[in-house]
Amino acid sequence: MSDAAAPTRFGEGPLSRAAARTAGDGPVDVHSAWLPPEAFRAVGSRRALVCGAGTLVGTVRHELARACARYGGTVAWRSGPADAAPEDRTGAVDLVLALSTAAPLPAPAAEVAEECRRRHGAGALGAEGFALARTGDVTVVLAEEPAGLLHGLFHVVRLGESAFGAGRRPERHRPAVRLRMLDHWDNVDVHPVMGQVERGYAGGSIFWRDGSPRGDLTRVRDYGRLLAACGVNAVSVNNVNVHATEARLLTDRLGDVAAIADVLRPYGIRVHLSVTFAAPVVLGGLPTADPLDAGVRAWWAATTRQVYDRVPDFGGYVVKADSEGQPGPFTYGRSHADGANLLADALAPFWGVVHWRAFVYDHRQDWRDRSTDRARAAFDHFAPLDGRFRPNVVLQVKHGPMDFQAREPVSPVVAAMPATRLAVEVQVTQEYTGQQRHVCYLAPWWSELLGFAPWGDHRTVAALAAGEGGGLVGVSNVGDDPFWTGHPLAQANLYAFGRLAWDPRLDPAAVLDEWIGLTFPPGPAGGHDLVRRTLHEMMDDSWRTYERYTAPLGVGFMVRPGHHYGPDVDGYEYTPWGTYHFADRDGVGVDRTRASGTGFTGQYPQPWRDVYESLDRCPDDLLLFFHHVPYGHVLHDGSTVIQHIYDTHFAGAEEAAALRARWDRLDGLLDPGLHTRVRERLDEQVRCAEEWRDQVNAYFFRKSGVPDARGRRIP
Ligand code: GCW
Repeated sequence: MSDAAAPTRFGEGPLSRAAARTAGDGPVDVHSAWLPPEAFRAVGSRRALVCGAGTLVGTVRHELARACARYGGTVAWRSGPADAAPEDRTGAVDLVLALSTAAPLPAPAAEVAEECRRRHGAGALGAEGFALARTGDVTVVLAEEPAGLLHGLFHVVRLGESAFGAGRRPERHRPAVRLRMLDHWDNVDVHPVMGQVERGYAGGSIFWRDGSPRGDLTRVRDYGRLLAACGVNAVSVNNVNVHATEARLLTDRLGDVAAIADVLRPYGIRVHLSVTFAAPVVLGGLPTADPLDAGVRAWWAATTRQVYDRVPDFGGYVVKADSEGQPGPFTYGRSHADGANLLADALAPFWGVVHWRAFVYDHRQDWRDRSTDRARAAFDHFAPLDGRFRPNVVLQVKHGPMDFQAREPVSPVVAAMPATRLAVEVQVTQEYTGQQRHVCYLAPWWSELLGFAPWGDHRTVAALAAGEGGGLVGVSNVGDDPFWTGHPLAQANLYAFGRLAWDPRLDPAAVLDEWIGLTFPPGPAGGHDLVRRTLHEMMDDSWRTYERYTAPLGVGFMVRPGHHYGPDVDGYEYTPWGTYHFADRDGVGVDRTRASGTGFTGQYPQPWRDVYESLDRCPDDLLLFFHHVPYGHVLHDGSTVIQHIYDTHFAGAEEAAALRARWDRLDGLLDPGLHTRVRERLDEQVRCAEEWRDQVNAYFFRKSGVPDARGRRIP
């Protein structure tokens, strides 16, 4: 949605010198996020041995060397059999990171390799996995491929001293999901409405500035390092809305993409590119972009070959087609399978993939027409195409049927396409969850939807995304802001996205603690326990707090049109966007039942098609997504809908105020620049939460005429 200017920025206080840590070897004015030097204390004070060769092994050595220079450890390296055994020269070692192919392995690594083979068989670690074990006094990380060694190193960093504790049991780690990708909605040119980064709340782009690539890619390399350390392995470098300049990244500006790929490669991150479906016309001068036209097919094949000539490990294309004004196969009377397969065929010789987005709906619908339901659109378009996509097409499905709301059911598309590779897309950037002005830790939300079981059995959304060649994709929340994400606490969302993509079963609260532990090491001012406890208390439930003071019971979209910040209950009610709540004097909500509504509930398999259909069984937090109910409708907790609206909005705004009070306890214990930045944003969150409370409560009081049972003031 793109019809109004972004709100003005505020509170961009400079990062104080004290917080200005070196990120990588990078600029000193960038916050080090979850990789401050202190995170490397445990590995940096050990005697390490690295066995193996190649770019990523070089990165492991480089990381260790830097840590050891700071904390007094040593790093030896053995690239292959020809080298003398370095432990002979350096004496004993505490940490061995070895590729299983780097024979002959030093004794502790050989022992772990043997044990691993015995227990799990050959090839048990895969392209990115690793084993971690203690043998005697040595901690061993073993991997079959260099990327696994790098992930293993960062695992040891996360563990800190405990990686070296006696009695640690052997572990084997492999990512559950193969494609763990961040999509940047970054524009090369500053877009007149959307700016440098569409839905970006953290300053400019780390890749592009005012129509050009940023000359200095230090920041991009530091970003790659942060991503590798949380498990992400792919990045798409431009907006899915591909405008004129951005289209050319595929051809005459390909060098800009290659430069980014060069910088991210040492961290095991592949680069993908958003392309326009009209590229053969707008770049190639062809009269058509018809996917079945031979000339068009030849153009994509030749163009893609040139991409791989420049970027041999290029990941593939991301495409938003026939969506919100972007060109697509419908123009030529072709299907989305025809469109996606065209690009898939061009990419197949190079093992590339096309991420084809399922976000296709009518954004020019008539609000008077009650039969059209935007929630149905992705399923209606794509489910009939199951089985018709090439094996290297990944259908990228937004997690919900609408659009990244703070509460939505899981998209029924994920259960409807067993013969199609799927990637589930979540929004790390907080377009609808407070725009990085509000504290809103999203991992509990993602965890909930990844754990959703469409058939009520073991097949969760996470299992579907983890299926053969599937993926988890997040829209990045990063910009050129000194804290990376505008709101310093929003870094946790980026970190948690990577961790959950690696292992969706992780407990979001534990991931939060991990992030806090790495990002806020004990500082000179002390009070470390208070810092950790307070951050946890503030963030753990912050998504639900946000939900409480915004749109109730899953109804969604009560935001100001265009920029989507702050409340406007009727903002989208009479627009063409398909995002309505249908509140009147008697009730509120969207009837999506088969019995009397749009029939959307019928897109789910059992048990959910009946659970959502039933007014009694539908979970309260999605009630208004599926049903239009009177204000007096009684929820499962005994409260009425109208009283629930009042209660949650009063409570949510109070909780926002409590966040600020908690944060104030940390004054003097944290870097002043960081503390001030968060404090400014909390002021705004408190103000905005009150605005939400008052507008939503007043709106429903005026519609319904039902007073608050507790007699609180409603303006
Ligand atoms: O939610 C909408 C956003 C658009 C975005 C679109 C999409 C990139 O408001 O800004 O466009 O989703 O996901 O394609």
